[in-house]
Amino acid sequence: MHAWPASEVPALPGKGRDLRIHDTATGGRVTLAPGPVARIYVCGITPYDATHMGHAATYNAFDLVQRVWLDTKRQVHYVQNVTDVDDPLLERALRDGIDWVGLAERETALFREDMTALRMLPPQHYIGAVEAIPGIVPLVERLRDSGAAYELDGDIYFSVEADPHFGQVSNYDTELMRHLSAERGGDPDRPGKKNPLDPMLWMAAREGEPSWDGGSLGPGRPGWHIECVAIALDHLGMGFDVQGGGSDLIFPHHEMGASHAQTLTGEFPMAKAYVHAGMVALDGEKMSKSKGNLVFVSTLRKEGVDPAAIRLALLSHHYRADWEWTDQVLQDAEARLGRWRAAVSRPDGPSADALVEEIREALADDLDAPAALTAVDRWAARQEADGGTEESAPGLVSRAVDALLGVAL
Ligand code: 5CA
Ligand code: ZN
Repeated sequence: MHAWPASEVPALPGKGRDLRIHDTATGGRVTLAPGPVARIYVCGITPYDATHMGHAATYNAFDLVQRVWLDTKRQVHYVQNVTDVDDPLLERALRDGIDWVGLAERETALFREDMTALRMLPPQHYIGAVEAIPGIVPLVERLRDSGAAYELDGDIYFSVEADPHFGQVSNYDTELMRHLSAERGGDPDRPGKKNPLDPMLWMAAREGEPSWDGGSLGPGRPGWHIECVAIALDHLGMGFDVQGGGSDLIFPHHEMGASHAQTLTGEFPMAKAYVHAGMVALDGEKMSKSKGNLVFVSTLRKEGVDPAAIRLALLSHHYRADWEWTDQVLQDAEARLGRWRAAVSRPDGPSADALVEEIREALADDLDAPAALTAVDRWAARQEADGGTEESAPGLVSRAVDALLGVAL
């Protein structure tokens, strides 16, 4: 699949700092010091009801990760999937009486437009589940042939007991795992499973549903977790720097994905940091497709809201926090954007060298975007109060805000 066009990232004087980021697996900070090429996998959308503010907030967090790395003069190898076949997508298409392929294409196109408008850097590899199937089948066969997977009425399940490190991404107890598995696409109550938590790797063809050639697995379609693992291993290999997504992916998705990859390769861990963004809510409840309490990026854009203001609204919350989308959040962001634009359009201002370092430090410190925004606010307020004499300062602020925060002033 093609991704979306990249906005230019201006180069800044000096050099950025290595990212210290919270890792879900260890529960602490890790300092990521990749080689010349940093590797990141971010779980993509299931293409319906795209792009809501929750999606946008999560992709904003991982866009910042890349901007920090680019500022350290590293290249970034970024991979993202599109879950363009899965139960919830098929259910939505059925509900609306539309073709699931058309639904996925339409929503993926909308997502690309929204990502472009928000200046999110595109992945180098943007891969659909359907196009990944030829790579998924041999992985499932390998897991089955090595005894790490088993068949149940034609479906193939992964045995969580095959991975000695199972449980070390989420660190959740069994009861919570079972509860979340039932809530998030698993089937813990299906009779005949070795362990109720075992996730499906390959689902045998069902009447009226799409299916593909699965070689020795028979016709069917892939499970959700193996989809991301096949794509990540194909394009990044083991031991990549960041596995990213929202906190609702910690279990089962990222737990199971890590176990699949670790069992397939015998290597540990799959990723150096498992990074999770908080959940955005609306009217007191997590914004979700199932509840339908959604605010869409495209709706705001159509209403004439500047994408830079949407981006500033996202940036005004720490990525790990759960927060609530309100009209006030957007109004505050629009007001801030206005102040910043006014500031950088003046002919001079106070030196911005220290500000660039403050933004760098804030982002390197577990992506503390709110602190970075406050630093820019302070510079703009000083300029308004005392003026300043540096002619290069407004331009430097504008470039730094663009390069590090993805906001075009
Ligand atoms: N296709 C899978 C991942 S492989 C999936 O979870 N798709 S999704 O469309 O449901 O979500 C896409 C991304 O947005 C995920 O990282 C998910 O954690 C995140 N996300 C979904 N809802 C919210 C929300 N309310 N707040 C923050 N992030 C969210
Ligand atoms: Zn995923």
